[in-house]
Formats: sequence, structure tokens, C-alpha cells
Amino acid sequence: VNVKRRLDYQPPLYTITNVVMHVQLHATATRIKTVSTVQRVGDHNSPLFLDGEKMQLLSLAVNGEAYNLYSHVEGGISLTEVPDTFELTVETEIDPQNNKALEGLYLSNGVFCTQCEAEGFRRITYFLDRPDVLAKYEVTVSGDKEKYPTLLANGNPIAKGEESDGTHWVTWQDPHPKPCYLFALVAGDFDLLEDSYTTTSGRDVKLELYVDKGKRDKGVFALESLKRAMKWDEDTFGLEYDLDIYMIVAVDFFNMGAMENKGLNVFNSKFVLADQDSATDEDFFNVESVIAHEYFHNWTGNRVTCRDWFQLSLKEGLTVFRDQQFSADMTSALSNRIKHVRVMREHQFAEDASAMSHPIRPDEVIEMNNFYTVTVYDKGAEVIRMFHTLLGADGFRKGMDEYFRRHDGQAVTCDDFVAAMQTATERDLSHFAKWYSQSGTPVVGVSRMYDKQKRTLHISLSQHTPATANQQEKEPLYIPVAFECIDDTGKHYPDDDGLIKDGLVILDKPSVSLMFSDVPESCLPVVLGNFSAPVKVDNPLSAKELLQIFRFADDPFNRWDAMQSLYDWCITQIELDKSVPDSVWKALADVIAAEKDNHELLGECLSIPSFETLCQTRVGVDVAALASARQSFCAQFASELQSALLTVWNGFSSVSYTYKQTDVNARRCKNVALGHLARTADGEALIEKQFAEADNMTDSLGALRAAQSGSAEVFNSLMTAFEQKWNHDPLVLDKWFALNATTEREDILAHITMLKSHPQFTMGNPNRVRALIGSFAFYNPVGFHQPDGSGYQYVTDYLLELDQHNPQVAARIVTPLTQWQNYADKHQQKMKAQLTRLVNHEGLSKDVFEKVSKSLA
Ligand code: B3K
Ligand code: ZN
Repeated sequence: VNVKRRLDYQPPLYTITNVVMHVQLHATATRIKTVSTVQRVGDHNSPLFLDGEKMQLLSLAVNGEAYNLYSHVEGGISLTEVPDTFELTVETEIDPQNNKALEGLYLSNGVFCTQCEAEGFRRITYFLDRPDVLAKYEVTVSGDKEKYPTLLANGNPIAKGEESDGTHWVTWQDPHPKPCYLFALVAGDFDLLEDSYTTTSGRDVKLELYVDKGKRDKGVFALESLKRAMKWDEDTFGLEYDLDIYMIVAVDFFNMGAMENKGLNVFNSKFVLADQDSATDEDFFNVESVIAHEYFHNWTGNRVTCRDWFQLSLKEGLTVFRDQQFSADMTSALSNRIKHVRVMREHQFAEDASAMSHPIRPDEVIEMNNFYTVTVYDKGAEVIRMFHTLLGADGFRKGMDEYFRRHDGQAVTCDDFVAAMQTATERDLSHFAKWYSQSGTPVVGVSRMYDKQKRTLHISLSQHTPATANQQEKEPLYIPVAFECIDDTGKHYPDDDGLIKDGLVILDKPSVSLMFSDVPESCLPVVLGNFSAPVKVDNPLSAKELLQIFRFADDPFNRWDAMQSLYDWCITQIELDKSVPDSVWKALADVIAAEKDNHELLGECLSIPSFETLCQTRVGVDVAALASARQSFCAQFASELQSALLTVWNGFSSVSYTYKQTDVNARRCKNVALGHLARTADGEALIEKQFAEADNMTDSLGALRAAQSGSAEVFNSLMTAFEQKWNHDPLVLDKWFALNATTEREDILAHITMLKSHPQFTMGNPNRVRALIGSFAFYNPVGFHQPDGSGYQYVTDYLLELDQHNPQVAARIVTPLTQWQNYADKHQQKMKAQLTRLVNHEGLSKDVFEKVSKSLA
């Protein structure tokens, strides 16, 4: 196999500055004629290598003359003796209808669309498919007028026409040079929502949102979100949109969330369509944040792009950080922060503990699509957030301004970003930059020594990053640790030497010591406020101390986190066959009473850490044992706190649905309470009442989720009703598939097999596959990790089939299997047996091969 290394980067030997394309759409035989202006870069005689795969080459010409001096080589063609500058004409033919990988140009559900990032353009034509080759494009799309009344590509439409044979065509011109991964083309028959936006400097931008016929009303929220994102980026970063038209198309068949193609975003319909009946509060939130994310890419990704794919976090980490800040401003800072920390703890820490561990700027890649990871995206965003924390909002803005001043229109590296931040703020960020090269999750240790006589407290912070599969040696990182020191009356204390500055201690060596003089014994270190760095904390605290933090910490994230640690501690007690002390139940009842009006915090604080999060504070997990400890804690939680929880659930007057933050918080709190109450004798009645009365999807689904952990009978009957009601709407049915897949039941595998033959299920649609098979593998620990290994085998069987059609999606879903390191020996053996089956399978895609072979190495 072909491993690519970051350090092997070479600038291109040739470049392409101009592209004129003619695409003649046809379901099984689309023809593409591409005329590229090619230039030799520097003085050399090397052949011109063009990437290309899965297509037929019909003809090749140089400066208009047929050209023979080429040969087919692995992954493309090689042309010798080409002039220094010339026009290259390539004609190719492809089969979009049978393109089930959904990469390049494909036809699904009557819609042609493209996905070129990372390396899909090479499935459309022979080209220099690399992000540091930037060209201007003019694209003419032609196709059947009746089937495809809408013909779209990047930029502005400049001409159109009709032919007598029933076809029509449109020519699009994109004035901004771009790498080919941002190329897009869409053709189909859509409903259109139109709007406009005027930028601060007065540019009128047409906004167009294309959705499936009959779904116009479900697009309204996305379009409003887009305008909020445009405004926010002007206000926050001074960044304006740069074309006269911005188009978004929602499609049903898509490998991921969305794609930021220049001027023509293509979206998974899941992140566009939303209304009160069919979308939850969380769906609304996701629509707004994905719409914003793709829009923000216009500057962080498109105007300034990546030099090579190892630099992916340059655009993704930064853009995720930007969308997180936007969402926090649009909704609420605390719940956003908690949401993202959950992703880090459930998924990124797990990735870093597996053999797929990689730095946010990876060093080695076999299949680039495997590196669109929680590490590159979410840990990448955490690294950007640390810049923001260290430099302050103003410093960060200066750095961003400098970054765009230097690099607008260029393809650059993560080092270039750090350098711009450094110059603009006159800070030495060289030590900090190690976050880009070092993988693994650092553990920050906290230890305390109190001297009763002297009334002094000595606190030491230390750091240690465990070795990862790809890197044995780890160096100390530059870690900003938000720090408070509080006693049991809530009083805060400064340290003697002033190491706490602006609430932060910089841990930039193996350890740092803090002294506090004349302080009471009850003083506690409260660390990592607002999750100031992507690390684990080892701060041994008792239940009583955690409750002290909950009561008195200034930082609301720390307060929530103290409750999470308390629950984790309680579950550990149960694992050790000890009981949860009464004092804890009493304190929890007080917490609920004290915070009853703070719906946002209460809702989060009543959520028990997920099974996946609990795994990250344990080693050698015996799945059934941990799951049952968690279950029994939940059951006890419900019975001990029943009356308090009931008061919470009853405390919400039913108002008709709006998606506004106070209501979202209230609904969340109510549904979390219902989830607990489901385990009590009253549960059934409450669930049925809520399900019957719900005027929105959040409450319907909340009732279903609650029922899932209560009586099977109620759950089954509500699920049947839900399925009947939503049979026509696959996006809603995905919620139903996922609930089915995550239910604990003896016959779960047979149940999933039955669901695979549901009329709405198809292996060809990634959303369905993720909802059913993905949810099972990721979020049904008891079913997936059955002691006899049948869960692993089931998923493996499925993946072997899926991999033949859609390697990208298969490689995603294989993730839980590759994370065997976290589990007890008995699980490990059986997981590895299935991974071995996969790796030995003939014809396995390189996507799945990379992850599986790394995980077995
Ligand atoms: N840039 C795309 C992701 C492309 C994934 C390719 N396998 C969407 C995004 O991050 O905005
Ligand atoms: Zn992105």
C-alpha cells in the first residue's frame, strides 16, 4: 500500500491556472471535456502526472492536437515531453448512476451531485488533484431539461440555452481561483427558496436554497441561519462574502454532513430540513451550526486553503472553533461548551487511546478520507480555542487579520497560521505549537498538601502524556489550566507568587507548584474551568469536595463537571460493591431544589455520564459489568430522587413550541427528568401522557427515549405508533432506526436483521446505514460487546458487504472495533478476531484496510 508522509511534501512540478469544462450529463455515461491551461513550474523535464481513477479516457490533446506521448500508470496518467505552457484537453466518460461510493460525480434519487474533497475530482477528469493547485473555472453543464431543470456549478451563471433535442445548458464562472476539491456541480428538479443579504460594504448577495420538491417549508430555518452566520462573521471577524450568489443544495445521499464548495454548498438534507413536527431542538441546533460551519469555510478553507492534506486542521479546526463561537453566541455558551466536551471525552479521547491516534496535523496517511476525524476537527478546534484563551478575543482577532492579510488566495500550512498569530500578538508560540505534532491525551495531575500548623496549602500541577501507537516519546506541552482555589464558604484565594493570572495557570513543564498562605483546610483546587485544554484531569476529590465545587465554583462548566465526577465516583462505588452514601442522595435533592429555575444547568447536571464517557476514566472495561453498574446507579437515582424529579417534570407549563433558548433549556430539563422517571412506577403514565400531548419532535422523541429505559411494552407500542406516523419521512425514521438499534434486548441481532428489510432501509443511503448499523456499533455497548463476540461478527459481516459499495462509510463504522484497547481481555480477543477477518479479506478498500491494519499492528 501507498503511505503518504507529511515530510515528503514537494511543490507541484506543473500547475493549472485555468479550466474550462463541459459536462454532458447522462445517468450511466456522462461525458466531461476539460480544457486546462497547464504550466511547467521551474526548470525540469519530469513528466506531467495527472491523477485519475474509475473513468474512461476518451481522448487527450495538447494545444488542440491529439497527443500520444502518455501512458496509464497507477492512479493516473503520465505525459512526457509536454511544452512549458499549453492547453490540455481531456475527454472522459463516467457512470454516475453506479457510483455508490458517493465520491466524484454521482446520481442518486434523480439528483446529480459531486463530492470532491478530499480526492474525488480525479474521478471526474484527469487532473492535478491536490489542494495547492489553484485555478479559475468556467463550467458548462448540459442535461435533459425535464429531468434536470436546475443545473448548478460554482460561481455566477453567465450564459444558458436550449437545444432541440430536449436538453438545456448553463455556463457558470467562478472568478476565485480554487483547488479542485472545491469544485461542485448539481443537477436535478428542486423546490427553491430565495432570499438576499446585503453585506456591510453593500454587496447584494442572492441566497438560494434548493430542496426536494414539496419540502420548501422545511428550508426556512436553514436560510435564516445562513443570514445570521453571514452577519456574525462580519461582526466578529470583519469577513464578508465575496460572490453575488450563495447556493445551498440539500441532497438525501451524502457521505457526511455537508461540503463547502465555493458558492455552492452541498448538504446532507439532515442538516437543512427542519420544522417543529419533524425536527428536534438538537436538529435545529445542528442545522444552524452546520450551515454556519460551511459558510465560515468561505474564508477559512476557501480563500485561504491547505497546502497539502496533512494541514487539514488548518481549515477544519479553525472552522469548527468559529462555528462553536457562533453557536455559543446564538444559543448559550454553557450548553455549547458541554456539548463539545462530551464529544471530546466520548470520541476524541477514545481515538487517541486507540491505534488510530494521530496529532491534529497527521504525519502519515494512506486514505485521506480517514483523517476527517474528531482529532483533526474537534481537538483541532480545542487547540484554536487555546490560542483564543491565551491571546484574548482582541489578540486572536489581530492574529486572524494578519493571517488573511498574509495568505488570502494561498494554500498554506498550520505553521503559517501559528506564525501569523505570533507576529500579530508578539507572543512566542513556539512551545505551544507542539500541540500540532504531538498526539495523545495529556493527563494533568493535581496534588495537595495542607499544613495545619502553618495554614499553608501547596498544590502541584503535573502533566504526563501516555505513549501512543504512533509516538513513544512525549514532551511536556504548553497547557493553559483555568484555576480557582475555594474554601467551603465559597471564598476564593490568590496564590502567593501570582502564578494564577487572569484565572489561568500555565503548565508548560512537567510540573508547576503553587503556594497559598493563610488559608483554611477546606481549600480546594478547581481546575480546567471551561475545559481550558483538551486534557484529562486526575484530581482525587471526595464526594463532599465535589459538592463544594458545585456549590461555590465561579465557572459554570466546573460546576457541571463536578457533578459528572460525582456520578462517576458513585458508579465506581457500585462497581466496587459499595453503596452510594445517603448524604449524596440528600445533597443531590438539595442541588435539584436549589437549581430548579436554572433549567440549563439543571438539565445538564441531571444527565448521567454516558457509557462511552465512563469508559475513558477506566481501563480494561468489562462492558456488561460497567453497563450494569451504570444502570443500577440510574435506577437508584430515580427512586431516591423521584419526588424531586417529579417536581421538575411537573414544573413546566406547556407552551406551544418555539425554538428559542429558554424553551430549549426547559424542554431539555424536562426530558432528562422524564428519562429518570421512566425507571419508576409512575414512569409509564408520564411517558404516555407526554407522547400523546407533544406538539413537537423534541418532546415526542424525549418520551420515546425515556420509554427505551423503562418498560418494554410501552416502548414497543409507542415505537409502533411512531413508525406508522413517520413512515413517509426517512429522516425522522432514522431516529426510529437508531432507537431500535440502541435498545437493550436479547434478540438485538435478529431485530436489526429484521429492520434491514424495512421498506425504508437501504444500504445505499449513508444516513440509513449510520442510523441502524452505526448506532448499534457506537451506542449499544451491551449488544455490540456481547460476550460471545456475535455483535462484533454481525457488524463485520455487514461492513464486508458495505465496503464493496461505500468504503468511506464502512471505514467510519469500523471505528468502535478498532478501539479494542479500552476493553477487558475477553472482549479484546474477540474484537481482534473480527479485525483479522477484515484485514485478510480480499478486495478490502484501502479506507478500511488502513484503520484495521493500524489497529492490529
Ligand atoms: N470539508 C468537508 C468534509 C469533507 C470530508 C471528505 N471525506 C465538510 C466540512 O468539514 O465542512
Ligand atoms: Zn469543515
